[in-house]
Amino acid sequence: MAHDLPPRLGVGMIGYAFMGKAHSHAWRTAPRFFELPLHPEMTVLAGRHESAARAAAQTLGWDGVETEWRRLVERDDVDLVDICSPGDTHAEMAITALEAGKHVLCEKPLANSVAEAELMAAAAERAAARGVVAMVGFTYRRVPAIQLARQLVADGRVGTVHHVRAQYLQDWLADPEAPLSWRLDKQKAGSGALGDIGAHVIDLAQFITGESVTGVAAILETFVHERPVAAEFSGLHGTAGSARGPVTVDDAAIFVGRMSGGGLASFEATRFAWGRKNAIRIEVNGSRGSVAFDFEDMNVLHFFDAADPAAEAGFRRVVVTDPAHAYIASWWPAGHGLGYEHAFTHQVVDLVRGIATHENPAPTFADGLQVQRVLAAVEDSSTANSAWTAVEHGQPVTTH
Ligand code: SOE
Repeated sequence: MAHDLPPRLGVGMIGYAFMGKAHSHAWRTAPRFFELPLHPEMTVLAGRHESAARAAAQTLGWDGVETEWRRLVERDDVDLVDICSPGDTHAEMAITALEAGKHVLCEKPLANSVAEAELMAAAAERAAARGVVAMVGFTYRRVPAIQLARQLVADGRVGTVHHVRAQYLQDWLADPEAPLSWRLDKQKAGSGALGDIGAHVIDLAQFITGESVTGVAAILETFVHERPVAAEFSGLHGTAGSARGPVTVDDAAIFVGRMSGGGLASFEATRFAWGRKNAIRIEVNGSRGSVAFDFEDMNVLHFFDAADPAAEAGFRRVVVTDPAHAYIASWWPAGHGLGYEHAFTHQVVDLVRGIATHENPAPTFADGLQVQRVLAAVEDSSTANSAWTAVEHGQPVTTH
């Protein structure tokens, strides 16, 4: 007997690049591994160029195509709009969708400015009164090892948080000849490494500790100020065919922060760390112990319990693949490991369940607004008038 499907949830996705590919995988996979109260239907993909959008829809498993995102939002067979397009489009798309009564999943960072994020959060609040759900895609929260880190802190096993040390290290722009993309254009991306990957570690620091960043002191740097204009971006700066264009965002951000519980935080976000591909490194040191995570070893969490009689043995290496760990029971037996794509599936699972129970899953647009406020504080702090104290120019150390 055919298995009766739960009520449908018509999904429309805007954009089909890297995030669109990852989200499509999640929409396809979630109902096949998790019991869902609604059945996501991959109804329509929106892309500006019809032939490319049709090819993407075919490859990624979407039933139909629209070349105007507004038509996707207006369709009666679309209940949820999944925004996977550059940051300068998020506010208009999300607000339009929410006001049309559609649930929204919006990629990170929420917006390109606090002003936009405030409008989005307000629209989400109004829509929530009508049972509409809005979520922002900080997917790394849904890595089982990150869930365990948060649980250990929440259970008091780390104690009072004294330090948060958070880095996001990549190297895909360390080659000065790597071509321009929308992520290097301030008008489209809002900022560079800061908003693109710094947003993730700000969210993770707040998620794991349950605290918020209350103040920062920052440095932003752009190492390479112009790059080749790749063929597909030849019109990026209105100079079709020109050999090179300007980089208008930061290449790296370093900042210290104060956590709401009084602890100190240090953050680093760079796409110039040769050899580091997607190294999200988070360590929390508390009065009773520490947790440490590296996404390049994403199935493992290191835990140091100062109260453990065997504490001299150092950190315990927890392989977070036991069915008792978050999400794992729906996947494989212990020790088989998950990958980058699984957190996107977990995001879909929690979103669909939240829609069915009328509970807005985190991270909400209000959570996204908080991250946006930290990003803005970092940018403000990094300006020339920030409280930067030069070190007295003592004699250079000579080494023989
Ligand atoms: C590029 O830096 C990027 O694709 C980010 O935009 C994603 O958010 C991150 O998860 C992987 O790297």
